Amino acid sequence: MLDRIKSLHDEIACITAANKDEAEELRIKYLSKKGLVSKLFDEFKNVPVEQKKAVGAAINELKNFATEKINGLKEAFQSGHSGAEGLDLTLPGDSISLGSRHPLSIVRNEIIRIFSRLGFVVSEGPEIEDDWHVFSALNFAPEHPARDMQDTFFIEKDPDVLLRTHTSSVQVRVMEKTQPPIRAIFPGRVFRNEAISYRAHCIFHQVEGLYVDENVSFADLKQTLLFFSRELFGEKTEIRLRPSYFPFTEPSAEMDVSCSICGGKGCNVCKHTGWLEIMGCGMVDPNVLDLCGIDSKKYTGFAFGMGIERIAMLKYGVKDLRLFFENDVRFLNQFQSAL
Ligand code: 2NL
Repeated sequence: MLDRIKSLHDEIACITAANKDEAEELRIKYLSKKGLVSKLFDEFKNVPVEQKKAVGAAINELKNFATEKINGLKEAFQSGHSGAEGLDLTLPGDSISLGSRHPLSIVRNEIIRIFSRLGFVVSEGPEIEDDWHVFSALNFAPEHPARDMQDTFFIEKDPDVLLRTHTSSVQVRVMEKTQPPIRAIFPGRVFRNEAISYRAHCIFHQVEGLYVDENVSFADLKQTLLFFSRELFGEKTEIRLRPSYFPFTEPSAEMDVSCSICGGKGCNVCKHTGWLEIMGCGMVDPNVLDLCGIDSKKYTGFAFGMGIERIAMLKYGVKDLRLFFENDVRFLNQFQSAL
């Protein structure tokens, strides 16, 4: 008896059905009143007393197994996934939602494309830096406030391990290992310990640029930045330079472009000045060249730096910088670009 139960179990384990009707036939064959499993129950009364316990348990187990298996086959057809019935092959497919490039990437790529036409190559470097590459080699005084924990994220103190506050650190690395001519731009993420608001974030993106060679002049700087501004904001764009101060450039300047929204007449975005500040620049301080192993008697250079968020806000009329970091698809989907 136990052998017969076992072989019926093996048989049921292998059954399949091609449709609902075949599954019903299987139910009748095994589980109906006259089915093969039910017949075992009829024969149970003839089993010797000492075997009744084991045989009874085996028959019950077989019945549960067969019920589950056949119900499973039936359900597969009810949900309509296994058979062709209920499947409409003429329905249009599900649409695939297309991604779009992040606005900061679009603007960064545009900046890279413009400078690459002037012979600038792209250079990248580490986000985790040391004091030398972020501050000392760039002529920051030992007590300069930017070195303070309030402004800079330190990972370790003594020796200092910190998150770079500008991509100038990459320019130091390039100058340390290559002699002029150097013509490169440095895009990347930078970190400052700032309170987050509509106009500031503790992470933002920069592109800096560097040109070092014999006889590089302030006139070269002005002409390069004028070309860049007209490519980015349109050919009618004008620029102006205002005196400024950075530890690593001398002389230093802030550069404004004529407001591309009102054409310089004055509007809300330019606060009725007609001008928008977009970058800092200057002639590389001879101290910085010497600290990086470049002979400042032979070579001069210019450098500049801009925040990508600020330019993207001006270009697209974005009023709150935090939108660039929230990754809300309702915002991101509005930027479609091949770049
Ligand atoms: C700004 C101003 C600037 C530089 C960055 C630089 C780098 C080296 C030497 C000299 Cl290695 N200068 N970079 C120069 C002037 C301004 O950035 O407002 N950035 C958002």
